[in-house]
Amino acid sequence: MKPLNKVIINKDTSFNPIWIMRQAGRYLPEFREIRKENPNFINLCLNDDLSSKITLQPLKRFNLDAAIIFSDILMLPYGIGQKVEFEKNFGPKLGELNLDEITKTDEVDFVEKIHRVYKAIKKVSLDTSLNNKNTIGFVGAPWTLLVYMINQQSPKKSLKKEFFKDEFLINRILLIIEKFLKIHIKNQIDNGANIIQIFDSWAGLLEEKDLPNYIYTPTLNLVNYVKSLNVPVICFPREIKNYKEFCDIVKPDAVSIDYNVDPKKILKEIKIPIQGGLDPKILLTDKETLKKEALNYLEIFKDHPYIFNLGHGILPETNPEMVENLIKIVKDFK
Ligand code: 1CP
Repeated sequence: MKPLNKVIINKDTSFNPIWIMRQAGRYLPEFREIRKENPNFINLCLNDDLSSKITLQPLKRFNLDAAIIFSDILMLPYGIGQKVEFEKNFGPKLGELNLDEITKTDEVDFVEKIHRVYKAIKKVSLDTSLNNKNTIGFVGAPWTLLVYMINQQSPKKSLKKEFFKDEFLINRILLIIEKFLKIHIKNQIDNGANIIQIFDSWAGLLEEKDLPNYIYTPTLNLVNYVKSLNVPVICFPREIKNYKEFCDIVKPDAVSIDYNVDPKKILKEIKIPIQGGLDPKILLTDKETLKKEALNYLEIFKDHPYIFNLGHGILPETNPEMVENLIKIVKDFK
């Protein structure tokens, strides 16, 4: 059995597998090398030779338990016909959302546009160095994708004032997103992904009254869909105020927590396997601080099925040596 499955399915507490959000990325010089030659980020994701190579880069360096495919949650709007670009020092920039255009897109058009992501997953999953490791496929949650598609840029900069103006339109778009997310998930699994993570990076933007419509219902539909394909599903509803309620309603196989979550409190509240939590900024400190902070999570979750990870993506300025240290701390525990 693969390491993450042991924890998620068998509830094994005898060890803690580790992988790192954004483990294939800008903190690695070997990634920056390839990125420099490939200024168009979408094209890089669609170059299956390079994207499979990038996926494997962190696994060549470190003793990680899972590969996560080098792609992006915004491949979905791209695949259904919205323009998506990544601008240096700005982030994602999306084109006007044209409902007629995206309603015209069918499954064949979508898969044709992004099939190289699936080809990359196939390549990665056939790599024998991954025999005892997981291959993680992923999607953005419907809410987070809706945010980018309507806002046309990161909501970090600001959420458009008129965001919720046309609720009918928003709900139509949500249904389209859900339909293509299922197609995207199925294709990732058919090509070798053996876990799915759903990233809801902007879950924390919503008020409580809006959670059922924008998060609980659409995410529950996806979670049930992944379960019907017999693959474990991890949800990361980042900065949601009530993880317990989320888990009670959506029932993912495991939940990934952000770094604002109190690990002791969540341990008491949540029965399902837990992943993550450590603040990525800790990797910018020193070896001793890292050890102390990582051991804190390991000790708290020592009798609970727990996958080690960060509370959000690794920061680009992280020294790879600190990642090496972290993995050693986790592997030496117990
Ligand atoms: O070199 C570069 O400038 C590209 C940086 C980069 C990378 C390495 C982007 C742009 N995406 C990725 C890859 C990526 N994105 C992965 C690959 C696998 C891995 O983890 O190693 C994954 C899982 C994602 C997921 C993703 N993309 C999320 C969810 C997780 C999170 O960070 O909250 C989100 C929100 C995105 C959108 C996105 N893509 C890229 C950036 C910089 C962003 C975030 C922009 C913002 O802050 O709104």
